[in-house]
This record gives sequence, structure tokens and C-alpha cells, in this order.
Amino acid sequence: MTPDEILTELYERTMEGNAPRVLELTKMGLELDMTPDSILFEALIPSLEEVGARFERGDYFVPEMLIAGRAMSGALDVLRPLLADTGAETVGTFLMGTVKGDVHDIGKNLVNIMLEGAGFQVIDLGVQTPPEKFIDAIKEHQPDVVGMSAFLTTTMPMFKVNIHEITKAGMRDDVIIMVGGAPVTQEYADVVGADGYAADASTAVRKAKELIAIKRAK
Ligand code: B1M
Repeated sequence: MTPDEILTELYERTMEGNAPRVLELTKMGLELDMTPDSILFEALIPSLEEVGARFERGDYFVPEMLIAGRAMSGALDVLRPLLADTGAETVGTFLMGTVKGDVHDIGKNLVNIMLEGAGFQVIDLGVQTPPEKFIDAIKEHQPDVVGMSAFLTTTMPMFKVNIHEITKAGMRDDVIIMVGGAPVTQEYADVVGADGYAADASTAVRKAKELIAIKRAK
């Protein structure tokens, strides 16, 4: 198969949620020296975007979204070491979690992979993270940055709740708080009182580094 054929089939099979074939095609692509970035940005992510569009139109339902998500996660497991293994020095500690009420984790995991690749130590609290879990983890790990992901308009308000609880616990000035996720915007991040926002994983890495540099310079 040519790289173009692999990308086309990856896009289709991810949409169908054919996890074994997606895994196979991902490995075939890497054997052909295709970059992890091209597999990710030219096939897997566009495919999930189309899955979301079909869900919105009522052509797909939750089970289709679920199996497409699983197929993407399987490919991410293969790509993870390649995306993360840059040998960069540790630049800071990043505590990350999807907020309470939200089970989406593919986007969060991708941000984590990119952060690790850029030299961050990432502590992942997983999905459905309640405020008290963020607070306990801040006490335990004393991270430079606390990152929160929300993928639903109904769970975005948890940013404000979490930030309020972190402030009440007296830890707001100790950490940089970043937020992100598909429906989140810079305006929303400003309204909830976050220090930073990023629309995608690579911007999240750049923003985190910028914010840490500013804080350390103070
Ligand atoms: Co859900 N889902 N889902 N879903 N799902 C969306 C998010 C949706 C947009 C689909 C749609 O309608 N078009 C929609 C949300 C609408 C809204 O609120 N605005 C939606 C819905 C409605 C739902 C349910 C409510 C459906 C239902 O039950 N009726 C339900 C909610 C469950 C819950 O959480 N309580 C639900 C369930 C699911 C599945 C479990 C089936 C599955 C999740 C599987 C998983 O994550 N393990 C799923 C999936 C797969 C999707 C779509 C199709 C794909 C999400 C994804 O992984 N995208 C999604 C449609 C879409 O996004 N277009 C959809 C790829 C990923 C790489 O991108 O997540 O945007 P993204 O992450 C990016 C950025 O957001 C950013 O960087 C990432 C990488 O570049 N980013 C950050 C993320 N976190 C960041 C943090 C940062 C900075 C940047 O700093 C800290």
C-alpha cells in the first residue's frame, strides 16, 4: 500500500471503529516511514471530527462514537512512544484531568503525550475528576501547572468550580491553571479565571512553557 492509501483507509476504518485494522494500518504506516504526525493529523483526528459531525446530524449514535474512539485510542498507544520520546529534559510538572461528569479522554491523552514529548512530567488523574481529587493531587505532587479538560458544554462549568475550590484551599497562587477541550474558548477561559487556554495539544505545550517561564521570572 502507498502512504496515501494507508491514510485514506485509516480515515475510513477509524470512522467504522474497526480497531484491529486501524492498529494494523498504523503499524504498516510506521514501517513505511510515515511520520506519527501525518497519521494523527491527516487521518485519525479528521476521522473523529467526521464522527462528531455525523453524530450531530443524527447519522451516528453513541455506540458508533464509542467504537471509533476506541479505534483511535488503540492507534494512539502505538504512536505514544514515538510522539513522546524526544529525550528532552524535564521542564516542569503538569497535573492533568478531565473534569467531573466528563468521560472523554482521547484529547486529554494526546495533550499528555505531547507534553511528555516536550519534557514535562505528567500526572494524569484520568476522567471524571472531582475537585477534591485535583486538590489532593496538588498537595501531593506540587505541580507547576494544573490542566483541566472538558469536552461538553455541560461539563465546562466544572472549571469554575475547580478553580474556586483550589482558591478556597489556599493553593491558587501556587499553580498555573490551564483549560482546554473541544467547546472551550479563550473567552471562556478568561471568564472562569484560568491562566491559560489552548485549542490543541501542540499549542498547549507552547502555552505551558510560556506560562512557566513568566512565573519563574517573577
Ligand atoms: Co462525545 N461528544 N459524547 N463521546 N464525542 C463530542 C465531544 C461532541 C462534540 C460530538 C458532537 O455532538 N459533535 C458532543 C459534545 C457537544 C457539546 O457539548 N458541545 C459529544 C456528546 C454530546 C457526547 C455525549 C453527551 C453523547 C450522549 O451520551 N448522548 C456523551 C457524554 C459522555 C460524558 O462524558 N458524560 C459522549 C460520549 C462519547 C464517547 C464515550 C462515546 C466517546 C469518548 C471516547 C473517549 O474519549 N474515550 C465520544 C467521542 C469519541 C466524541 C467525539 C466524536 C470525538 C472526541 C475526540 O476524541 N476528538 C466528539 C466529536 C468531536 O470532537 N468532534 C464528541 C479527538 C481529539 C484529539 O480532539 O477531544 O478536541 P479533542 O482534543 C483536542 C483539544 O480539545 C485540545 O487538545 C486536544 C488534542 O489536540 N485539548 C486541550 C483537550 N484538552 C485540553 C486541555 C488543555 C489544552 C488543550 O489544557 C489543559
